[in-house]
Amino acid sequence: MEELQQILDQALTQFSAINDENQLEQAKAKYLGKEGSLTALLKGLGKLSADERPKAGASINQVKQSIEAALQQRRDALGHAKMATKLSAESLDVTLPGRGNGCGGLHPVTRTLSRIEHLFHSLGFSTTSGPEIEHDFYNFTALNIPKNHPARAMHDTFYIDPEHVLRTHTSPVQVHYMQTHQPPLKIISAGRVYRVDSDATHSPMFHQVEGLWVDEEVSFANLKGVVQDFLQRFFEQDDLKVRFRPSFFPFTEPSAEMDMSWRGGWLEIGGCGMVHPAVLKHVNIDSEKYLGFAFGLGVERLAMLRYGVNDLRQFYESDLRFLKQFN
Ligand code: 2U9
Repeated sequence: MEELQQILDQALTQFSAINDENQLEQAKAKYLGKEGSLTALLKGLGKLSADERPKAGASINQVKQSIEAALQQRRDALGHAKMATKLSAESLDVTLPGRGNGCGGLHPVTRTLSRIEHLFHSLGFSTTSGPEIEHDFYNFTALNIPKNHPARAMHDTFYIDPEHVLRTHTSPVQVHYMQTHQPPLKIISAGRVYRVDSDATHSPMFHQVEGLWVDEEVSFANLKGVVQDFLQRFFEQDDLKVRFRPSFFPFTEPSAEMDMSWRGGWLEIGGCGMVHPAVLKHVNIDSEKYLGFAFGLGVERLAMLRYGVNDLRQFYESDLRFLKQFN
């Protein structure tokens, strides 16, 4: 009985000093394992007399249960301590504000297009649109650029097949419109156009806005007024000046390139002219009765000047650090 008490005391002292789960299981073997001290006592029961045996057996079992209970208690204590350390290391502050979903915004080119359309609407122009893949007739022939004409070289064209192209300007939209509507016509068309060209100031895809006004009495003076009013309001600059330099386009006659005053100098901003009679003939509009003017502006160019962007390619790189500035 004395030995039993000693074993129990020793086990309890040892268990309470252990801080490691593996060591605890090893210590258990010392008492309850095959070679354990308590197991040895149980094996020795056979040597006792028949009337001593039950009492001794019961005592050994009692100590065995006490040791097992102490083991379990220590296991639980070590487990809880381990969990507590883990939890404090992985602390989570549930009061921190969430990250939110972020908010998208319109692309600067889209915003510029909306602004352009809004300004022309207020001058009485309607918006029209058309396909980006065009038949050769609408992109070239109807605009007085016949097959094998050197003017086709002005447009480095993406061909879909020998008859179809990615439109090199938005002018084919006006050709479709003139085929289906009678003058007076007062429209703008804005959208994507494509040319085989790519560097800091040229992208193979870019946007144009073109205006067309066809009626019995429209003049170059009206053209100058419309363009100047548009540019002054677009750039919010009442003293902005516009200058017209003689130029050539197959679809207008006379033709001019337009410059606007910018930081003490002049900056080319687009082209324009009176619609060539040959263009009106292609869409069966009486060129004796009607005449019109047309102009074209590059949308990215306008956006770059308004927002102070110096590399056109930034519009197409989808870099959020760039795009977020316009939200
Ligand atoms: C029809 C008849 C005539 C539209 C015109 C220009 C001159 C022009 C450029 C501006 C900058 C293209 O984006 S850009 O590189 N455009 O110089 N555009 S006259 O003339 C038309 C359009 C439609 C039926």
